[in-house]
Amino acid sequence: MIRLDLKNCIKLDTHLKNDIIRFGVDEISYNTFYREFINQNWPAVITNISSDWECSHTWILRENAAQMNINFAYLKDKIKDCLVPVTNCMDKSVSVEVQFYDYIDKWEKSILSRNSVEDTVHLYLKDWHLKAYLRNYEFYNVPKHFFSDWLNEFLTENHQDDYRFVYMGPKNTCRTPFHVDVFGSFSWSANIYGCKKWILLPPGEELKLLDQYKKLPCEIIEDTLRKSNIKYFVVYQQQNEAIFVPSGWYHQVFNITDTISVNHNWFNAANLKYIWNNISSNLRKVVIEINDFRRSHNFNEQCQRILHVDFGLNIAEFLEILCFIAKRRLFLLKKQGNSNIKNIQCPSSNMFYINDFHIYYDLENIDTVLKTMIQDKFVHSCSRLYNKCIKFINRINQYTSQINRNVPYL
Ligand SMILES: O=C(O)CCC(=O)C(=O)O
Ligand SMILES: [Fe+2]
Repeated sequence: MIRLDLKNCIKLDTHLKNDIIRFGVDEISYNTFYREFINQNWPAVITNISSDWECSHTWILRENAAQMNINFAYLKDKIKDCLVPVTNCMDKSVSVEVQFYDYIDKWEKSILSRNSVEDTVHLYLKDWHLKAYLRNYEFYNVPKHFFSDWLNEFLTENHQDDYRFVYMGPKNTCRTPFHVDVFGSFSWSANIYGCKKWILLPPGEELKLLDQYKKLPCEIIEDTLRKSNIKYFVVYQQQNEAIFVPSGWYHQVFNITDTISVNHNWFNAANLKYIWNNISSNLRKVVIEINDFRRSHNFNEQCQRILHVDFGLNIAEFLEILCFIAKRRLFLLKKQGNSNIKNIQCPSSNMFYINDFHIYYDLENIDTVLKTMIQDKFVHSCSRLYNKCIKFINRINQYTSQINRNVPYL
């Protein structure tokens, strides 16, 4: 049961907030995690996250208590050959597609002949939409702490490209360069196999790294961070652990050993405002860039098109997600009227039961952002977007105004 009740919640000691701490999956409730980490935009690690996932058993061969190997034969048997996206970590700009079996064979061979330089694999299999590719293969479950994921809830229901990924990569050679996640989303990443080193910077610290052209480096080294007085955290993420990466935290990830991980990018009521601010400031940049075409009849559409390509999400798409989530939450209130517990399907196909407070909380946050959106000059000038915002503000208010705020939510 997913119970959100932000008023009644165990408060964590503030000193814990100066560090990135670990919790056992059963040690921290959904409510506490939401309030103390998701809402406060602070990272955390959850241990024992994937012990009962199918992939933790079948993708890994446990030779004995101390030794484990990747079960390449099982992977090849279960997943038929297909093209997979890989990044050449020696030449960061190059992303190509290769056959999965070729990738797996090369990786296995390189492990067997680890000392020879020629066989070293520098290819990192990243951002692989395996869950979308094999819809019925339930190799993992979304942990309850990350249940509230509006992005993938929308995308999977609407059969669009999602933000659910699998990563596989050989040790030492593979890293993910210094970056912040797409459109300011949260991410969670669970290690099925191996160990990753994460370097994370609280939002704003990255500005100290800007060069004279206002560009950030692709790679960071701890020595430089220390010398430049930059606040940062290092997490060695072990197998069976998930890390929560909040919005706007730049990070760099390094595969200490061979690794396999599952990750999602997502947003929800907690970072909705942040995503909106990101979209609107990126839109401003687009508007300035193509200002010369201001008088062309489809200027607004052109801006949205460029925003979609550059940023990954434009205003119309963002609004569509908000309205979809609002509609679904309102439907739950209507359909399951008096019961305080509603059920909702999560993007990994499991069913979660959520309480009324969560639904009202989601709706209130959508309402707040819609009200901010209608103040925006661009939205104001585009009647289709503006009217849609107004329509949903009214629909949400019809419901929320009926709630007697003195009665505690269950
Ligand atoms: O595991 C990696 O190499 C990168 C993962 C990442 O950047 C993320 O989950 O946000
Ligand atoms: Fe990332």
